[in-house]
Amino acid sequence: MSTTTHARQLVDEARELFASCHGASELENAKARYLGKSGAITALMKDLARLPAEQKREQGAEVNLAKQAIEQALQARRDALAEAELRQRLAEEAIDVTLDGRGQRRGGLHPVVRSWMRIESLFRSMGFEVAEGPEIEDDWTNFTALNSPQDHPARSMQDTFYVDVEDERGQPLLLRTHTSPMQVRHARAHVQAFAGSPDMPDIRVIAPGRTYRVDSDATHSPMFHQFEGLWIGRAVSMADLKGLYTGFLHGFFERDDIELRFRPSYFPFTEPSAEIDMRFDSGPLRGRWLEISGAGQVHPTVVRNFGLDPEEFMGFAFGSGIERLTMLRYGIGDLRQFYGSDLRFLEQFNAA
Ligand code: 2U9
Repeated sequence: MSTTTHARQLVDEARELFASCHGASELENAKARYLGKSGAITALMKDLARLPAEQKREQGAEVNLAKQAIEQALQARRDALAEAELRQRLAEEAIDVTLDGRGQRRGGLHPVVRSWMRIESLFRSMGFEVAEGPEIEDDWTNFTALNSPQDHPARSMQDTFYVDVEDERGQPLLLRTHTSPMQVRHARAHVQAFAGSPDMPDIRVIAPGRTYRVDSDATHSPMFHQFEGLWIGRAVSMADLKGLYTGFLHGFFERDDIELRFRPSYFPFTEPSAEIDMRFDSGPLRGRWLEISGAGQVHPTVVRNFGLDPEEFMGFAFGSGIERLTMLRYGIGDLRQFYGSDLRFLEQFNAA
């Protein structure tokens, strides 16, 4: 058979084969039979080399024509397959605009988040900054900087969630057990920013957020929310704390008939330390002392960890549970309601 006849036959054969292909990979395999390294057209090209110059030119032209025809047929089939696939997808993804809609429900804010926002806005209005920080902390910032001794129960596996990753001191990271580390970070950054300048403004910050403890029963959740406050300056006293916290409670509960009392207590990071109780003068809780916060004068060791001289700088810190405050504000009886995702409960806090 002459090269020319053979080349033309190959074109017919290729067209037929391409037409019978129904997928991209099948088509690429078919292409290889003609145009691939050991394809039929490639073989014809190689054979040309052995021919005398005259024949090489004539038959070469024929083989080239055949090659172009096969490439054209291939491209045409590729286009046809792509088009068919697109049509099929469009048909499958067609939207029936006459169907009923799924309906939409208005979302809302969780009651704890509502309290969190109220707390931030009240303290901002009293000149406080709001700190942020990581929920996975290092041991130094969560415990050591806060004067928590090495053998303190909070540092045990039973009380704290540890992470299987170590910090650069070789200590395992942990889920922060309180929001205090945010204040440690904020205070250190504040001191550094003013680097010993005599005009350093007071540190006045609150730190709200999620905290984690190995504790789960009717009145404890392994994740709960706290907010802590810190005010450090040259002449800040516990009397300022009482005024500040009273102002906060009036704003938070939107009432003025609230009385406060301080009871002696102990925390490693404050000395002296106190529990703050409050009492409403009316309503269903009237006359009952309710424990709502811990507080105290910041321990000299903690002040030193900020990079400040405790002989010159002092102040107070306090901490409250946001769930607890939220329960008192709305009269919620069971902590577990907050974490049940029951819309009948949650929707009550989102009335228009
Ligand atoms: C720094 C120094 C001191 C924060 C404080 C408390 C007392 C306290 C608890 C109340 C209920 C946490 O949510 S709770 O379980 N907190 O009693 N917290 S003083 O003291 C600090 C914080 C940061 C740098």
